[in-house]
Amino acid sequence: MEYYTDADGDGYGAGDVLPPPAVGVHNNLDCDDTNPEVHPYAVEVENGIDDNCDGITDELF
Ligand SMILES: [Ca+2]
Ligand SMILES: [Ca+2]
Ligand SMILES: [Ca+2]
Repeated sequence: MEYYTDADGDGYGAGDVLPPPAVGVHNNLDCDDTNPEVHPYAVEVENGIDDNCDGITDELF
């Protein structure tokens, strides 16, 4: 299993694979690893950002 950095601590990683013995999370699904409110299972809200990482901003509004 490879590890990725989870800088914002939301459980979703981003960026490059970490070299051992570094540990992180087992996915790189986060499209904004500086914002714990943004990850693939976040609820899209009308705020001008892509909260749920589907590539579309505010698609429900
Ligand atoms: Ca995030
Ligand atoms: Ca979205
Ligand atoms: Ca949004």
